[in-house]
Amino acid sequence: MLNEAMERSLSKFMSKVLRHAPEEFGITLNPEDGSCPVSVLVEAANAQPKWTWVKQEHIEQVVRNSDKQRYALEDGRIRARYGHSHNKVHYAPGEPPAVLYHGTNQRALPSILKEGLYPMSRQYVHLSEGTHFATMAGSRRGELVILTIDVMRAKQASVTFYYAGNEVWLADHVPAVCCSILEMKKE
Ligand code: HQG
Repeated sequence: MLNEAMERSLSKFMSKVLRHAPEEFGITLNPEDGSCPVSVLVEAANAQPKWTWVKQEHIEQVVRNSDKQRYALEDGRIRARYGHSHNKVHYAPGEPPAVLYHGTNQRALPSILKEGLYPMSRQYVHLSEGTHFATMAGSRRGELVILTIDVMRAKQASVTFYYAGNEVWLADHVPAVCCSILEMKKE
């Protein structure tokens, strides 16, 4: 068993490989879903001085305990479910609920209200069905702002939504007219 700190650290390593820089570890991810065999991820970990002892069971523990269900492990393959900066993973378009949420911060707000939501350094804008995920995302960079996204209005503006599972939705861009402020909190 990994302790909590080790689990978090291994999860960061897995994110680096599966979301951001697989080529740094000599890995090519499946271009469709961004997956690779778990055994390949274990080998890549073992090539790092910090992770020489990692076994598949440790990876499985991280997948199981991830608070935001960052990873999916199926048929011996593992992938990050969302958050990619490296490759544009394909998702099936889906039908979200009428309202979605996006967590951001005070500093980003003026520009978002002017030009809408852009993926910035990732491949997609990240949205959620509930405010819990949005709160976790938005709280990372200062004063939290939660935006509500009017899905009907976005669809009228030709926005396609993709489902990443676990209440997380993705989009290429969300126009400003679809975004309104739900809640602002001082930290
Ligand atoms: C902001 C993490 C200015 C956007 C999180 C966000 C989430 C703009 C930042 C997941 C903008 C991008 C994704 C615009 C968007 N002008 N700022 N036009 N459009 N932004 O990290 O959604 O823990 O790439 O509001 O918790 O924060 O790593 O995206 O603040 O779940 O699994 O630009 O990644 O999950 O930041 O986070 P990010 P995000 P993990």
